[in-house]
Amino acid sequence: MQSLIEKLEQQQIHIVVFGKVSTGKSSLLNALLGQHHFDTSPLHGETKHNQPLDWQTHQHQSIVLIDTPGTDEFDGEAREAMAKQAAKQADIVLFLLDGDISDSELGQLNHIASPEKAVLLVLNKADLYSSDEVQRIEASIKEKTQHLNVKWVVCAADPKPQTVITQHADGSETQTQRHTAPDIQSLKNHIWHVLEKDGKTLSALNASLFASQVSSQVAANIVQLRQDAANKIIRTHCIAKGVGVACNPVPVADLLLAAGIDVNMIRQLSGLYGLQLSKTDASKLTVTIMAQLAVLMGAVWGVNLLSSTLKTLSAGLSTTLTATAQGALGYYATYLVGSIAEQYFAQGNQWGDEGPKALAKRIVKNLDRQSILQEASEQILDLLKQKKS
Ligand SMILES: Nc1nc2c(ncn2[C@@H]2O[C@H](COP(=O)(O)OP(=O)(O)O)[C@@H](O)[C@H]2O)c(=O)[nH]1
Ligand SMILES: [Mg+2]
Repeated sequence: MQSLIEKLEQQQIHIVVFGKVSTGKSSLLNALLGQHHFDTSPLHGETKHNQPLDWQTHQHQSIVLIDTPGTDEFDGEAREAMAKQAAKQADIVLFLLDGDISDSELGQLNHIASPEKAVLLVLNKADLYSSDEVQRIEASIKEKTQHLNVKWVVCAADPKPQTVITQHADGSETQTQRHTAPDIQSLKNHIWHVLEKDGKTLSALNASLFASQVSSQVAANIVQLRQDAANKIIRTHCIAKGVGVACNPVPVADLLLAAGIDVNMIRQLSGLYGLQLSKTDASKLTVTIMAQLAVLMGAVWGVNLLSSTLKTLSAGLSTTLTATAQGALGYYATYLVGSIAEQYFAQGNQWGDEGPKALAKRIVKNLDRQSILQEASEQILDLLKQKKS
């Protein structure tokens, strides 16, 4: 976001090259610059990071050229992600090809192209093809990309030197290499045309598009992180409650009253959702939730639940069994309280239309009691065994 803001403030236009390794991305940028700035190599994978460079200004907008790693490198997943990210944030994407477009390139192009982005298909290394071949490639690419409405140009960023053979009067021959200048004029024309026409709108459009994508992504991440953190808080308090009850058994009916741990949990959960409840308020909320649970669980809370919990335990350790089962119930009670409180906070500290009773009912119904009790029993038994040994 920071780089996006800077880009807008400085009215930058970002031109990004994108494509397979060795299609000539770095060479093309060097040709546009008129100097050798970006490293090039006939070997695979010379460009390892996205590299920006200020090029020139155009109508007060500064144009930045961004080189990217190839999209098809061995072991280059991170590099490919880098390139895709750069293309996403770019105003103009130069999508480089050095032959007919492959299926994977077409897939990437589909991914990048959108009405807001100027994507230009560039067939580089034209010097390696005859004009007939270029026409054939051109026709094929046009057909495969007609649904995308992308423009395209042909160029040679770094044409091979030409071998010139001179025949002398005495019949001898000498060979010399003649440097060939890059052929990028039509590419340049196209870039200027896009900048003249849409430069400012393009960069503003892209920025807002990118920002909205980022902000919904951030929001989704926050929800997920919060849920994970809330779950951790709930589980920690559940196990504390479970072991506490197991070591110091209370009558089943009083389970809901051993509430100190729950109040503490609710305070931590409230902090997570940006509302620091005082101890008194947290106690009040705990009492409200427990009142719902007491009504709901009245029927199952007694002997039935205890005996069904006992059944989840494996044989042995008979003296510990009842204690563990009671601990598991304590664990479960705290789990319910935590889940209900979390939902309450997630709804902006409101019970919602359904009210506390219906909310509690829904959560009790949706949680898998048997598997929570099972897990609780196992954890508590483990801890009790550790304590004994
Ligand atoms: N024949 C020919 N070779 C080129 C052209 N452009 C680049 N190359 C060569 O292709 C190789 C890879 O170029 P490079 O710019 O490093 O590719 P990148 O991996 O896409 O950045 C280098 O040896 C360049 O000299 C071109 O237009 N014609
Ligand atoms: Mg490169």
